[in-house]
Amino acid sequence: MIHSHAMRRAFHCTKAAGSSSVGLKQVLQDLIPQRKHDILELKKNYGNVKIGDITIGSVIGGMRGNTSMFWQGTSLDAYEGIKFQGKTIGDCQRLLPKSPKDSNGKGNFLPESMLWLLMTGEVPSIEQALHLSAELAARGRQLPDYTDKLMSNLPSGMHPMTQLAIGLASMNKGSEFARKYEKGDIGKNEYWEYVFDDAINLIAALPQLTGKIYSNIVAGGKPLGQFREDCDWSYNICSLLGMTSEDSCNRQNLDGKQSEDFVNLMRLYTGIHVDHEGGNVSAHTTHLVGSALSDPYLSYSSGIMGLAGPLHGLAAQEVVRFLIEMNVMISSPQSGREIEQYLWNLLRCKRVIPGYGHAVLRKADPRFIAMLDFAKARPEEFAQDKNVILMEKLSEIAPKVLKEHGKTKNPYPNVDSASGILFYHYGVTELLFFTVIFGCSRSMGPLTQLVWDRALGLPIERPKSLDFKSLGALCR
Ligand code: HAX
Repeated sequence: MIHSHAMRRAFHCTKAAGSSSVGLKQVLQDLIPQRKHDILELKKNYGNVKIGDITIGSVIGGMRGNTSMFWQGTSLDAYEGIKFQGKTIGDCQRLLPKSPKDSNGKGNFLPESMLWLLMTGEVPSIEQALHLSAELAARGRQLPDYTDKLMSNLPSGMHPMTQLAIGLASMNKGSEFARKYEKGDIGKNEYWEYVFDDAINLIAALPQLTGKIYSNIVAGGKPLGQFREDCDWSYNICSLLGMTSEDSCNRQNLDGKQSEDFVNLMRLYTGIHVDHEGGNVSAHTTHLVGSALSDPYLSYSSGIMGLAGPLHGLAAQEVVRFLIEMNVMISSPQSGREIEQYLWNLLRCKRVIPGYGHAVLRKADPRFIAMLDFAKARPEEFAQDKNVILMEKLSEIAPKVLKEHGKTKNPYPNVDSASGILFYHYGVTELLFFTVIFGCSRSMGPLTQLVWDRALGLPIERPKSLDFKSLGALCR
């Protein structure tokens, strides 16, 4: 039996020691010793406590529900959905600092605030959030030369996710962690500092890298907008896509309100896609590769390869294609009967309904609801958009059909159901590109964990595998 007092001590949830510092690295410096102590205590006193049972079903079934990872930033409940350091999306929207440039204060929180929350467990002050925002902007001014050149010379037509993975992997050339490790002049206790610097540099580089990939796709590599050091991370993504009204490119001729809404959509999207517990493919891959002490660029570029799978992040592009195709085939996006028929035909052909189902969730994904609410709050903008109307109508009909079909454990919309179609509305119509925006956001969760993995000295991952013979022996 576990001694509850000792357990509470071991779990002593550390605050950022009331730190008033505005620098994220300094706050982590104060926090790490206590958490290191906590994890050592856990290992020493409770290392033999068993957690759950592993079944043959889960061993051959994608390790579903096998509790076997330490992950601090986010947790996922089948019914409550995602929590960021214990906070729901609604909590985050209330508590996390927003951009002071937001004209009416109704915009979404800055993803930089979310990054701070994930790293420290604390809601940052506005000064801390803006300090981090400025740090990202200063570090993200330009891509390294070699990455820029490499990206300019990629074959045309290469999938944007492959471009992203290549760009990130190439930045390993400038990895502080890899350089120090190779020189052999860092001890284990210092790993996290260099992993932290690489992680922040990587996140900072994503607006430029994303802009470069988009310009490769739509403009033969010609820049589409400008990087602004006095602006936040999401604004710079939008600006480099040529999607802000101040931009000379302003590709879609967005007016001031639309441009502000698009930036807020980007803040919302990139703020809530940061992480989804540790076991999802992109997060787990990053953590696994990092456990071999591969630097953050190599680790996250591997995670991006996983995000590019159609059962994971690529579903965003599939959903948009699916909605557009269905709208061509049905007489109205409001026609429930035709939508139902369309879905049944799809299921009879053994295809999946993209944007529905989830390995863990058993209700509509709160991130889907947050994106839907974004559209609902702007009826004048979206009232005439057939795809957005269909997206909403589908969320009423598809669960009924999937329930009747009887296979899917979670018949409700997932995260990818709404996001792509909202970007599409504002003019980002290159379907293959959507998952790159997902990749910008997803960097924050797994890279936070990577910093903590090294700070806590977690070892290389090496689960045990079984063959048919060993499984057979267990069945006797
Ligand atoms: N449409 C039709 N059938 C579905 C389905 C869907 N949307 N979702 C699940 N099923 C089927 C499965 O194919 C499986 O069939 P078989 O037994 O014949 O193999 C059965 O229902 C049971 O699957 P499950 O246990 O409910 O789902 P899994 O945990 O195996 O898979 C997936 C979860 C998300 C991969 C799955 O629901 C799916 O393929 N959805 C469509 C693709 C999609 O939207 N992916 C994005 C997921 C969110 C994400 O991670 N984004 O990054």
